[in-house]
Parts: sequence; structure tokens; C-alpha cells
Amino acid sequence: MRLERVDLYRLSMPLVSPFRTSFGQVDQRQCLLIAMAAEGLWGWGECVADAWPGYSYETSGTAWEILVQHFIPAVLGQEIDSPAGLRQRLAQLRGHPMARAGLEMALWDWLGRATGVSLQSMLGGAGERIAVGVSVGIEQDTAALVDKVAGFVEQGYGRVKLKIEPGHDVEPVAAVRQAFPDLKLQVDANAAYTLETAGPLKELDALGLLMIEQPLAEGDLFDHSRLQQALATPICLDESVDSIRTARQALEIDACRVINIKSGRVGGLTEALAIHDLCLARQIPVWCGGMLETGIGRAANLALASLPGFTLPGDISASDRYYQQDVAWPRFELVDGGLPVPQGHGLGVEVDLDAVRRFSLHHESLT
Ligand code: SMG
Ligand code: MG
Repeated sequence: MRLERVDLYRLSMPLVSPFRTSFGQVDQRQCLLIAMAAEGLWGWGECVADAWPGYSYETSGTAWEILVQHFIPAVLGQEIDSPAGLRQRLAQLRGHPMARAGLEMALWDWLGRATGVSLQSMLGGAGERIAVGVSVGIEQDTAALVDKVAGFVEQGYGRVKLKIEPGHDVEPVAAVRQAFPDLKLQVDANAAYTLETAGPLKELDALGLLMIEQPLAEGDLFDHSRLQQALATPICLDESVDSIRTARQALEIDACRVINIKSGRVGGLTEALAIHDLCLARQIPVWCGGMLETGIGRAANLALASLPGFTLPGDISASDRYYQQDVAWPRFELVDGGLPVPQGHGLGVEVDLDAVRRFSLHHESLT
């Protein structure tokens, strides 16, 4: 196809409740939506960069700039027939994985619609429903945290992730473990510890956790490997794994025993697939991470998470856990601890343009 037009929207959407992590609190979630047009069809993608560079250096502002100034001009008017073709055209431009991934997602959606195939089939996934988990933010008060977890367990979530940071770790996690002795439980520090301050993480070893996610700094594979030798609980890397190269290096030095795959963090679904394949070949379990996506990014996550190597439930919760009003239909509803994998063409969701416009801070069309 020859890419005729790309529309960008910068959205700000209120979360149903604030989400606090070791790097800050999100009340209003920002993201970019990217709509790609050719041959009378539209494909949609979501760029997961938020307003604040807490999770990664990218923001909705930097992603907007790099897309408008560099990535979109490199592909507009060009013949592009596959995600590989898109990646090749962007290969000379460095960095900005979330911006890149959003553009690639729009192409996958466009290709699926043009050929009448679901993203799930294009990626090689299978199954109509997958088991999912929920990620619970830091609470000041441990009793409130236990209540919140109880609410999610009641709704049917069979796996819960707790956000931790120094000062909010052993005590709240032990309280949740005591209240739910058999729950599949894991924690995520978002890089808040160092080898010197990792003492509490060793105490977590006694609590039967599935994994400890991203305890140390993003760029620090070496110290993760040292920490993994001192822990019985598997380390899972999130922020540190930005490509198949870092995934391979992390596994080779035993810096982790589980990987969280996010297409946004690694620069797109193609790279996410490659990391999945590497881990499957090495029998390393993976799961699909979440970035508080709208229904658009969530649809892509569900398709990805239906691949065979995704043996652990991901951070892909029902729409009502995030947004009272979403920008795509249908909403995702939890049934028996699982969510449906969209079966329609492309992402398999319909974008609600009125809602997109209502939540938009800016909109720009490039032709
Ligand atoms: O989408 O359910 C979700 C959020 C899952 O905890 C989650 N994501 O580090 O894994 C992570 C965080 C990153 C986003 S925090 C705003
Ligand atoms: Mg994480």
C-alpha cells in the first residue's frame, strides 16, 4: 500500500482511580493515537508514552515531536507492505520505541483490515479467551490495600501484582499474602532499589511470590544478575529489556528468569514477537505487560498474549479497571478470570471517534 495520510491525537483520559508506583502517581493517563489511511481504510495504533517521564524517558510530548518531525515523514507517501518494510524505513532513526511501536501497531491494524485477518492470527496466537491479572498501585494504608486486593479477587482476578517501593514492601506484601495464602502474587518495584538497599527484597523470598519485577535500575543488567544469585524468587525484567538483544544478554548472564513483554517498550509488535520466540526456545516464561492502555492498545495486548510462550497471566485487566469511558468498542469484560481475544479483522475493535475527539488535547493530520 501507499501510505496517504496519518492522523495523530494526544489524549488525556481520567483513570477510575489514581495509580501509584515508585516513580509517581497517574490520575489522568495521556497517550497518543495514530490513525493511518490508505486505499480508503484506516488502521489505528496506540503510543503508550505518558505525560511524565517516570516509567521511561519517552513522553507523549517527545513521541508527538519524533512522529511529526521524523517517523511519519519517513513513511508518508511510501509503499509499505509489511511491518518489516516499516521497520526498514525507520531503521536509520534512533530510539523512541514507544512512538515507533504506535506507528507499527497502526500498520498491523491496517493490514489486518485490508486482508480480513485478525491480529491474533497474523501474530500466530490462538484461543478465544486468556487468563489475565491485575496490577495494584501503592496504598498508604495496608488495610486499604488488602481491601482493594479483596475486591479484585472477588471480581475473579486469579493473579495480582503489587507495586512496591522502599518503605512499602515487606509489610504490605506480607499482609496481602496472609489474607490470600493461595493467590498468585507478584511485585513490581519499577527500578526503585539498588544492591545496597535490596535487603527487603530478600525478605520477600519467604512469601511465595511468582516473581519480583524490575527491582533495580533500567540499565543495570549486571547488578540484576548479582541480585538474582541472592534470591530464590525469579527476577522478571520489564524496563531493562528494550530489545531482543538486551533480552538475550539478560538471559545469558542470568539477570532474570522471566520477561515482561510490552510492544511499546521494545519498539513494536515485531520486536515483541522476536523476544517471545527467543524465550520460548529457551523455555523462559513471558507475560504481557500493561501501560494503562485504552481499548486500542489493550486489543493488541490480548492478541499478543495469546501466543504460546505467554504462559503467565499478564497485566491486561478489564476496561472498567481503568476507564469509565473508553475510545474503542467493545469494552473488555472479565469472565472467569479471563478476557476475550478480539477475533475481528486487525485489532478487532471499533474506534469511537467522538470519544477520541472528546479526550483529545491536540489533533494533527499529515498528508
Ligand atoms: O496496564 O494494568 C496496566 C498497568 C500495569 O503496572 C502496570 N504497568 O511497570 O509494569 C509496569 C507498569 C507501568 C505503567 S505504570 C503507569
Ligand atoms: Mg513493570
